[in-house]
Amino acid sequence: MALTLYELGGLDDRRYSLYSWRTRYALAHKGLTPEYKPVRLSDKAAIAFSKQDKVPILVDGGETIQDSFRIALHLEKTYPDRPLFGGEVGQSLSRFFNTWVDRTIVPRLAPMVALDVTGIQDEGDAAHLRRTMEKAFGKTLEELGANRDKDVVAFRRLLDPARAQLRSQPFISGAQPAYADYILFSPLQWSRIVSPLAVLEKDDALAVWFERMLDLYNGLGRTTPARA
Ligand SMILES: N[C@@H](CCC(=O)N[C@@H](CS)C(=O)NCC(=O)O)C(=O)O
Repeated sequence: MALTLYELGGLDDRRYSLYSWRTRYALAHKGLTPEYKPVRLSDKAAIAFSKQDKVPILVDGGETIQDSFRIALHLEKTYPDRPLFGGEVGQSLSRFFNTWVDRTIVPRLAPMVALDVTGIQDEGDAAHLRRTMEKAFGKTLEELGANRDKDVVAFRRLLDPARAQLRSQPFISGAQPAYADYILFSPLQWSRIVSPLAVLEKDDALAVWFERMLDLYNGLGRTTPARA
């Protein structure tokens, strides 16, 4: 079946959509290769067919699915080989992990790097991002990132449960990577692409895991370069 993944494209064709990286890895995990369609953040006409305004969007034959977790569920059901979750319990715990990352990790990371994102966007997209972020956080992008040297230290502590997991196994999901790894990977990959901020210290076990994640699937994570 023909698969098309709509995701954000920035200047120099940087694929910087945070949630789309989860879907990219989920597809690679299943051995599926979609056609990638970059869209601008502010170009809602390009994704109007999906009847909502966010990416990633996966079109699989005649079906249109949006929201990265729903896409993962669709892939698991439609392409059951090479499981993403490891059964019902794994699926349920992955949903919990998805919520933890989206409600605890992403909102603490986004303010630190939001201003940097505008540097890889055209004027229209940068204005859109500024407007939506400043409304959501009630501060200017400049104010949000003003204390990031201190904020990043507290942010690293937030990741302790993931760090603990890696003491006894190479991946969050166990001996092999699975969807939980892709969930946590995605905000860190987003940060790597949009910002020069060193979110992880070099000797952090999570930094070692992150490099391992970048190497997966023939270096899929490295196909978009790090922000210099
Ligand atoms: N819960 C959704 C979140 C999707 C989302 O927020 N996507 C961002 C890009 S990474 C977006 O499209 N934002 C549109 C906008 O800000 O106008 C998912 O997991 O896919």
